[in-house]
Amino acid sequence: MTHCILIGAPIDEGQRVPGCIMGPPAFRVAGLGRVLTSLGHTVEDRGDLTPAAPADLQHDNSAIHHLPEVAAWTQALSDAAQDALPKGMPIFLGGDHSLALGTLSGVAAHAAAQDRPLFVIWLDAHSDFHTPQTTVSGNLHGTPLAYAAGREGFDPLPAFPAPVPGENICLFGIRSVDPAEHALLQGTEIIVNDMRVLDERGIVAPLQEFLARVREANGMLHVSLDVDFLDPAIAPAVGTTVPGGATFREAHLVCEILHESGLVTSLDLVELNPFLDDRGRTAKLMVDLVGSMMGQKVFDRRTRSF
Ligand code: 6HN
Ligand code: MN
Ligand code: MN
Ligand code: MN
Repeated sequence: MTHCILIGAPIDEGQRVPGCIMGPPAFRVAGLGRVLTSLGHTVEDRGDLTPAAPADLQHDNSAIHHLPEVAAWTQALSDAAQDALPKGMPIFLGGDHSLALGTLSGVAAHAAAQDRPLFVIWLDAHSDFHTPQTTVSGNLHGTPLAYAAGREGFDPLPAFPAPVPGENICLFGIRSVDPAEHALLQGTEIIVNDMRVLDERGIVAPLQEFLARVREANGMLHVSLDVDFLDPAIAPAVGTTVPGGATFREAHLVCEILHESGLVTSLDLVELNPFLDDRGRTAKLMVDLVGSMMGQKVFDRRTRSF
């Protein structure tokens, strides 16, 4: 059983659609703690983080907005991740995806201190592989994976601690990549399982291939789950919907396989915008997916019981 540490991060400055700030309470109302407890896990809810006052930071790219706020969140989240990891499995309740600038920093620093390699699986419609120099929207939620991969151009954010090697990163479910991201990704070893690959091969083989590598390396595994990984028909509560996403069963199967692997060490739940939801159905689906990732199943294959 796992000691789950819930950490709320109501950050919405990494994008422009109001509502992500309501994410952490929506996950709680949808029963995240209850589901984890019912599966036999212990749950410690640390409440919501409060970042320090933003410093006066500038960037040459005038499209960028809220850099000082995002930098303050990055520090707070990195500290929170490093504090939680020795005690259990942190589950970060977003908040937009810029929170991963901080969670990945903290997880990478922890993994380096443990002398273990870090692996990252990015369940998302987007590659989030802009740098602050290349972003056109200026929305920093489109940048965390490039930061973790050690791309340049993130000043004045601190240099990423222990950048994650490309071959340890798996993009899963992507279907919207900007030209500058495409160019940057081409120079890396990142494993790109876009929707075309998943349509052709299904989700099982590509996922198991990646997990086998994590297992072999005795790696830590950070899962970053963006609501827009899911098809908008089942998960409308996100500001950046892209058609053609994971179905209900594909998403659950990914989570069930992640659970069976026993490899997941930290988790981001990001981009939930409850203001765009339909009677809480997206929040409830996300919580149900966490349930699958933490051992919920209809039929126990080992004991052959329901
Ligand atoms: N996300 N590539 C687009 C941009 O604005 O840079 C979309 C980014 C979406 C980020 O969904 O976490
Ligand atoms: Mn603001
Ligand atoms: Mn994302
Ligand atoms: Mn996305």
